Amino acid sequence: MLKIFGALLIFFVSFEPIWGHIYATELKPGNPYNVPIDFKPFVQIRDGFYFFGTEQVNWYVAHEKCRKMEADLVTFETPEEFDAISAHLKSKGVKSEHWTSGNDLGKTGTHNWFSNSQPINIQRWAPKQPDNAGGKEHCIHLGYVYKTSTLFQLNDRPCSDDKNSLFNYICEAAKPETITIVFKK
Ligand SMILES: [Ca+2]
Ligand SMILES: [Ca+2]
Repeated sequence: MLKIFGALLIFFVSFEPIWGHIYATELKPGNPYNVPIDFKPFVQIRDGFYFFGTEQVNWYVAHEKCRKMEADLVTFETPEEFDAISAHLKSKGVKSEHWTSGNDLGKTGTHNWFSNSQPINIQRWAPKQPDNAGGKEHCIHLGYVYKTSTLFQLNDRPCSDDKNSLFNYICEAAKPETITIVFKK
């Protein structure tokens, strides 16, 4: 179970005082009574859980920061997930660059998500990207890539050793495991 989401929900079926009564307990998977859960510092967007790191760091440091939270740099399995994150950033007035888990460090030209090794299939690249400019762009961020850009798109940039490639980052946590303990009279 993720430490960060070590949520243990206790739900009382009866609102009578518990003391003085004999109660049976029942364990239920998940959160069948929709007890509010605080996932801070992660925020839930659709069915994903994300942390938006505001420091400007290289890709490796961003990866480490996510791992320290028992999460990974974000992976966009679907265009809908990308669009939801873009909409979230837009709603906050954020236009800055953010690292994703995408890279072609294993094999130049083969872009995979680092967290699950799956190829990047979503069509959200900025025009003419990824271009591996200067032969040193191997890590993928989202941002307003060009001065004329009007939406978030993907682009490859140097993973490190580039003062113009220090970006914010997005961590994505696995779905929380929750268990509900129900006290019944
Ligand atoms: Ca994802
Ligand atoms: Ca590029």
